[in-house]
Amino acid sequence: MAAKVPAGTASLARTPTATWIEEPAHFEPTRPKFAYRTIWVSDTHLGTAGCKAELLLDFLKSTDCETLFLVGDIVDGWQLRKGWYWPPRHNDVVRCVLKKAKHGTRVIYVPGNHDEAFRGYVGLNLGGIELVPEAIHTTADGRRLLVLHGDEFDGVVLYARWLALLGDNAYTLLLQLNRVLNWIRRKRGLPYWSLAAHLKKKVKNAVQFISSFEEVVAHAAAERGADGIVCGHIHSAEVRQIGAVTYYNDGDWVESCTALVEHSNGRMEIIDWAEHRRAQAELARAERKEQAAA
Ligand SMILES: [Mn+2]
Repeated sequence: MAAKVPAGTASLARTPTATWIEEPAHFEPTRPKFAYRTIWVSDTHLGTAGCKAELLLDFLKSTDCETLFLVGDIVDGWQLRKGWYWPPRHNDVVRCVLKKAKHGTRVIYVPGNHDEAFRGYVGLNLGGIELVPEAIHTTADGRRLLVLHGDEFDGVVLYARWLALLGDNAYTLLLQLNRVLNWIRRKRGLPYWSLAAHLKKKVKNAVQFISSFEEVVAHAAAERGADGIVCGHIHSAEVRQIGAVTYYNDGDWVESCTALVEHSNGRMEIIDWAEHRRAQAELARAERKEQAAA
């Protein structure tokens, strides 16, 4: 397939820099696509109002990969038990993933704690999606990465105050506030911005918890002889070298809308899709201004 690099995208911080590929027949025409070797997404929490299904669907449709890892908390069974919430957009996400599986993408699903019901089905293949308790992924440059959700370490991490919040009403309230704020932003023509992700960076306790979690997880990966670990769970995207192990967290789709990707040469990158769309909106605004001035 003839590939060309899109002009102007490489300069944007944390936005995709992948090879541009031609549109495969099974996707909507005219939608440009970024191609990766591997994509990891987790903590999409489908079945909750906090899920940014619109941006997630946009990301899935704008990208293509050989292997797609779903790293847990994809469907939120805890919230669904409290009350059924399943808008059409959430169906679209599921349908899009199934379509990818059908058209040659290897889809591997590692369940998390919010979708632990699926843990009873590991070893099975559901609609082309392989359910596994954890996985070892070998990168194009030969590194072995352990892939798991991360709640396995909840009992080990001492500064678990922030984590306790994750399943808590305070967190739900924060996401609600985030939704109201972004509703107002949208009305004013402003793109999505995560209040929750912003606050988490500011709160010292959360920062301390996140770094202890990362160290515990990296230590476990080292003991298992892996070169790196990919997880989710704490809703905080990160690439960090901890001793001999590279720690990767693909983030989430209720706060920051991030994914982890592997390029064809094994280079890894966090894609902040909300930021990518924000940057695009800014560019479009600047262009309009320029045109108006001309
Ligand atoms: Mn989780």
